[in-house]
Amino acid sequence: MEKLIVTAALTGAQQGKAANPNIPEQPEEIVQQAIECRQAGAAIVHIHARDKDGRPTADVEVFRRIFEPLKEKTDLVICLSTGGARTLPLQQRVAMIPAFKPDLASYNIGSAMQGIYDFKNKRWIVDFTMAQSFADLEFIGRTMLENGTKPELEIYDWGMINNALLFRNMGVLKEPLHFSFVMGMPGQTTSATPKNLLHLVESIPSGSTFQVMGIGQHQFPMVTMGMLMGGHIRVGLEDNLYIERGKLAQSNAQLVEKAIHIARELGREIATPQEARKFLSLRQA
Ligand code: KMH
Ligand code: ZN
Repeated sequence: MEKLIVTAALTGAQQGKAANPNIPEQPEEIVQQAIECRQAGAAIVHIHARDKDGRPTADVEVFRRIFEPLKEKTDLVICLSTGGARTLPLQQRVAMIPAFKPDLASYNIGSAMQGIYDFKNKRWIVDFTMAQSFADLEFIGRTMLENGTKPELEIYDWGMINNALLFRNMGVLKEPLHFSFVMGMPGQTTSATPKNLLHLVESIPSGSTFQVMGIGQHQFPMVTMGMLMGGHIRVGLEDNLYIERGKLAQSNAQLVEKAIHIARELGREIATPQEARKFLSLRQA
């Protein structure tokens, strides 16, 4: 099997320090944890930005305080999230693409209902719909195409693969495609089962690459399945706050170390950032 590309998703847009004080929010914290993840063996960092109060932001100047030091201090492949500040107008949400022309950026290629219901108190804890039209999706895709940024296609449910194939046929997406399977997110998404993952993997065009992530307690079971199926993986505090049941992770690097330990036990070698660039057909650094 090809060497394993490990992505560290450091911050996300949903949880904050109240959930785990080790989530990096400010640029300096994000840069520091990214460096630690590189030392632990991650090849890619998936980056969200927060404002000074910890709220998701798409402010280019905040992204700059993360992107530029990472470029200067590391050889990491940088994947910027376009899905962080989801309530902002689309133009602002993707402004970091023309500003930095990152190697990779997240591309949520459809709509998704995210919901968590508190049965005890009979109320919704999470009730959020990421609603995007086809015209929105085309705009995001063309922005990445024009700036030489490869999309990391976030697949929350199977139908999003259909959207990816449509945009490929329209010339908005160029092969080889890179898919990112989101498993076990509460809501109208894909539950974290081996059967579902197999179906997703078998549905993408040959020659594509894919990574697997699992949300919450699904993180390590799902990334292990991804490794066994020859895919790449993503771990990090964006997706999961715990290193083991009931024990908060101390850092993103701790989650990366655990994933790499599993990979090595399974005989899968780890890709460097340079190798990741080659496997994903990215620009060479
Ligand atoms: N939060 C993940 C489930 C993005 O950043 O645009 C998917 C994600 C999307 O990382
Ligand atoms: Zn993200």
